[in-house]
Formats: sequence, structure tokens, C-alpha cells
Amino acid sequence: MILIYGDSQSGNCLKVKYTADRLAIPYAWEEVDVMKGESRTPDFLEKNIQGQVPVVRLEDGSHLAQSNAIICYLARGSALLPDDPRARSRVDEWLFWEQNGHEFFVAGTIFQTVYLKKPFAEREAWRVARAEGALDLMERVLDARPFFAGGAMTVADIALLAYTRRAPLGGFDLSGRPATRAWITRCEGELGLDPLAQVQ
Ligand SMILES: N[C@@H](CCC(=O)N[C@@H](CS)C(=O)NCC(=O)O)C(=O)O
Repeated sequence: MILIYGDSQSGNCLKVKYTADRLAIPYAWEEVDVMKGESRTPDFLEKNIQGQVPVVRLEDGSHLAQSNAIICYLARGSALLPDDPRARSRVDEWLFWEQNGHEFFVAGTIFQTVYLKKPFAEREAWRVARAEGALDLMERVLDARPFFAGGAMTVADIALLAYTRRAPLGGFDLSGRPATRAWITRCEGELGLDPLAQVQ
């Protein structure tokens, strides 16, 4: 059985949980408290030299880090990750954007409000502006199609869902983004997630 090292407040870690649950992959979960520095101990750095969660110990005893690498590995051969090279490239496009154009801004803001307990008024304006832009971009995409890579849910949606459904925790208002809210509901339905969790 695989072992997921994760922080259950972290969207990057929840991506891995959502994917494993969806694919009925058995796993054990070991909680790592990043705020206590548990991802930076010598023992943890042996598992992931990058000093971050999520990390997964695979069946062969090796470790794999980076949330999007992990979910692609878990989803190989399933409908969540198409085999066709062009279809796969559409999934990759959004996975890369999630890390470079969304996570740093949206998750970075949520980190400040949830982990550091900053009031919304003290969020970093530049980061919030970039996050709002990312959420606006998502709204435009989802106005035109039901899922990021086309007509069916893929790991690209799971990657983007993790922090977008928790965006209100960072002070982001999704009420004026109906296509995004409908997509969140669609993904939550596919993944069997409690809709209330998006604002917890
Ligand atoms: N790009 C990485 C980001 C991982 C990441 O930022 N992990 C955070 C928790 S969400 C962490 O472990 N922070 C603790 C640290 O950097 O010491 C991924 O997608 O897995």
C-alpha cells in the first residue's frame, strides 16, 4: 500500500487524496505539520529533499514529491489522464498553469489567512490581484466548457479544484463567478466531496 505524507489543510496534499479516493487506490496517510517544521527534519528530507508535502512512498519503497507529478502517476491508465498525446498535452497545459499561474497566488493568499491567521485586509495586494486574475481566467474557460481539458474530468480539474474550492478562505468571492461555482459542484459530485467543505 502507498503511504501519503500530507498536511490535511493543504490543497496540494488534498489533490493526492482526491485522486487516490476517486481511483479507489488504497493508502495510508501520515500527517505532517509543516508549521512545526516537520517537513524540514533530516528524516523527512531523506524522503523529499525539497522539504515539502505532499510526498508519497510508493509500492517499491521509493518516494515521489510534487503534487501534480504524484496525481499523474496515480492516474496513469485511468480516464483521469488520457493516453492520447494531444489530449494528454491539454491536461499538462493546465497542470503547469496551476502551479505557475494559480497556486502561487491563490494558495499563497490562503496560506496567509488560514495558517498565519492574517485578516483579509492585511493580505498582500499584489498577490491578491494576481489571484483574482487567475480566478477570472478560470471563469472564462469554464464558461466555454465543463472541464479544463474538455468534456470529462481529469487530473487538471483535481489540481485546480483543491485551492479554488477553498478560495473563500483566502477572502476570494466566488459568487460572481457562476461557471466556476458550477464546475466546483460538478467536480465535487464526481469526487463525492461534501459541498460545504469549500468554505470550511
Ligand atoms: N509545488 C509543490 C508545492 C508543495 C508545497 O508548497 N507544500 C507546502 C504545503 S502546501 C509545504 O510543504 N510547505 C512547508 C515548507 O515549505 O517548509 C507541490 O505541488 O507539491
